[in-house]
Amino acid sequence: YSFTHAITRRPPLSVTRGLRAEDTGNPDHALLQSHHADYIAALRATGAEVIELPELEDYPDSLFVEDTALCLREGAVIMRPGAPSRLGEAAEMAPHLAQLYRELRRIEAADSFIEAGDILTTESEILVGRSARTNAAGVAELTRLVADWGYKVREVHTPPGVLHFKTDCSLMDGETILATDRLAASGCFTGYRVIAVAEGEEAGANAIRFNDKVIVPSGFPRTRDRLLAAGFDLVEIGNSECAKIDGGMSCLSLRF
Ligand code: CIR
Repeated sequence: YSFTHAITRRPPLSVTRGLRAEDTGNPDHALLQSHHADYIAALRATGAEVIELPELEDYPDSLFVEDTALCLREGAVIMRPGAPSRLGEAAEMAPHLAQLYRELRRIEAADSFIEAGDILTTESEILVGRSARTNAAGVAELTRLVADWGYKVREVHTPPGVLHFKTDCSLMDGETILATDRLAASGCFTGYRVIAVAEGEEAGANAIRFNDKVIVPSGFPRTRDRLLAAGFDLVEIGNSECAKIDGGMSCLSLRF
């Protein structure tokens, strides 16, 4: 959770056509842009360099750069998104990471699908939730790709009806994970300290620890109070517009 860099991508006007499980109206582009600017300012305020990539109108969900790659210390792995409309976003990200990393690896097999929103990297392992976007072949290919870098991958499950594994959990520090009860109940966090998201505030589970701050979506006061009580230094960012297309704090950046 200590980072010198982040990559973001400007929200395209086409974001109004972003994928969503349930229709609660289209995101308002201007408001989304202002939340996005607040988010970038919060990352920069920790001292990190934030690289802002230009918008890609052909890809309505392309602001959610997290899903396109897994950034590790030794190198980056380009994903193969399981949503057909998002597959091309990974190739758009690769050249940028190639400039920043000595080694770039790729999920390549035609039957492998994996989006990094399903990946939680902790200090001791990489947890990958199988989901509607991430399949067993994708997890197996990632496992092979990072083995010689010394990473252990553990396959877990994203709860049914939840978009990504990290929709429901976030790493807070070396041993602490913020998680919904429905995810923690699967037992996947045994050995970690879990801070439970307050009941009814499940949409507040997607946050990021970024250097000395925890960046959380605003509107989840009971969960916020639990994090404050645990001693974390919070920054709240509006997420009403991204939430309409199932996006949150982790989705909006690649961090390394
Ligand atoms: C999608 O369905 O792919 C986008 N509308 C939301 C992606 C959110 N990304 C993430 O959780 N890492």
